Amino acid sequence: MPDRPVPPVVAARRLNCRSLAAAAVGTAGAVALGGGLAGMARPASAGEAGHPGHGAGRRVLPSAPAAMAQATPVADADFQLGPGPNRWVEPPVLRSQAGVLEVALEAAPLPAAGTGRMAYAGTLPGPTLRFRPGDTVAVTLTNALGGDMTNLHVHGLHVSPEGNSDNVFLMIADGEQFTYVYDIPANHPAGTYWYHPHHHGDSWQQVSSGLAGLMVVEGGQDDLPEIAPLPQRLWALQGPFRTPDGWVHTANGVVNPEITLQPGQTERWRLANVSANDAFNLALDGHPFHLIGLDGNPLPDRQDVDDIVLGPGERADVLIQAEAAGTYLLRSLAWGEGGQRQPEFTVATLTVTGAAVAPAPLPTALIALEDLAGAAVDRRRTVVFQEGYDGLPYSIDGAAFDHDVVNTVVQLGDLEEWELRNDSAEWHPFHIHVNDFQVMAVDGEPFGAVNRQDTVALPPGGSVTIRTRFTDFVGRFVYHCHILTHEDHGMMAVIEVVP
Ligand SMILES: [Cu+2]
Repeated sequence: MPDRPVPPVVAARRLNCRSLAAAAVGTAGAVALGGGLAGMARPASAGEAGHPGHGAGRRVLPSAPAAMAQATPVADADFQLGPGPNRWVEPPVLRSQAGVLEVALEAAPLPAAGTGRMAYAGTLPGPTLRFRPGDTVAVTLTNALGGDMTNLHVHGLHVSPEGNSDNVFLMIADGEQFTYVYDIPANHPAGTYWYHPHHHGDSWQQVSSGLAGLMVVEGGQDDLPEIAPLPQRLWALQGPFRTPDGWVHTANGVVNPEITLQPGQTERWRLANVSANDAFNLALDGHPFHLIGLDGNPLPDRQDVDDIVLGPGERADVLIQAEAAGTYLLRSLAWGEGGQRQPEFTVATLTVTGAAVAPAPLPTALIALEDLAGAAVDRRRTVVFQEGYDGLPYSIDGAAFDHDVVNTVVQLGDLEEWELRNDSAEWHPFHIHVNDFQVMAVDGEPFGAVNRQDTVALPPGGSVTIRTRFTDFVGRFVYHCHILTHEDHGMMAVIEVVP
């Protein structure tokens, strides 16, 4: 695909990626959202295992890494969800019926001895929840983790942050049960979302141990004539997990699953990085990604790209059209610098074989969105992400997270413009709950894309300017870095929308 300018919307996902200069986005270098923590201790085994991206946590996994490196290999039953090694498998699907989805999720350790892994409903990742705008989703969470508190966050959903909805201030003690109820607005964007624990101080440990699952809001571009007939493949990308054979990343709990397509065959892939700290810098040998959605929102137009960087928490919906017969690797390319550097690894193997089929026509125009560039701004703010400020390892605007302090008060219905400044030498993926945003500028340069996202990478020493409208819901929620070790160590703040 020579001479094709990098679409701005893609630059949102590949800030500082290989083609950054072409994207006129500013800061050069490599994207890095991995888990390295400048100035903080890292488990020795991370370096020994050759995986610097794992990141140091307040605690390590229950199985001590040093012991693990010496241990006799364990029967790794956690990765045997599928019918056999390397077979493609997807988590069980739970679908709403007559407008209601009731789900029981038990968060519990997985049975394989010594791995410290955890899962919802016994599957790694947890079951996929599928529902539609206007539905009611009730999730009864049981904490069977055997010690720590936990809770549940529905990442990207535009739902109330109060009461028993997407309220991350709730804490569910070990042995307790709690029912969350999410009323999905009738105009909710259709797309790919995910759920995970959001218990401050334990988020990294619980998500990196496996507690995550996908959600799909159906409708919207599902009904476009070029998209409706396409088979879908859901990818919950996780890792790294420590195994007797070293660190591994998984797709739906499988290491390097094998996929088979016929030449010309078209599929729709929902790619979700549901890891705690690592980035997935995705590229499929010989195949462009035909990008149709980001972060649970449709794009206005299809955009064809060679690679997509998904920081932790980010999603991309793409179409894939199989090329000539052969074997192609889906890779996460080497990426990042310094403590955030990650090596290349294989995500999956695509085999194209069999009789060729006529390629389906790909859509061009998708679903138009309001361009917030033309909207009146009610208030402007600057939000600064810091490391080592005033003795704090991680902070926002000079303060570490305190669940009793409201850092930002916003008027319901206001449209605000925030300049998100990164005063550190590491990448920080900014994420805000409840309301999506449009990226307006990167390092002060106009961005030019009209799409919505709930997470955006802040380049080291740089800035991203966003616009967001605080609609529908009052209450307290949070914005934070989605590298969960950073969040757990204080890089999170409380916002309250008032009537
Ligand atoms: Cu961060």
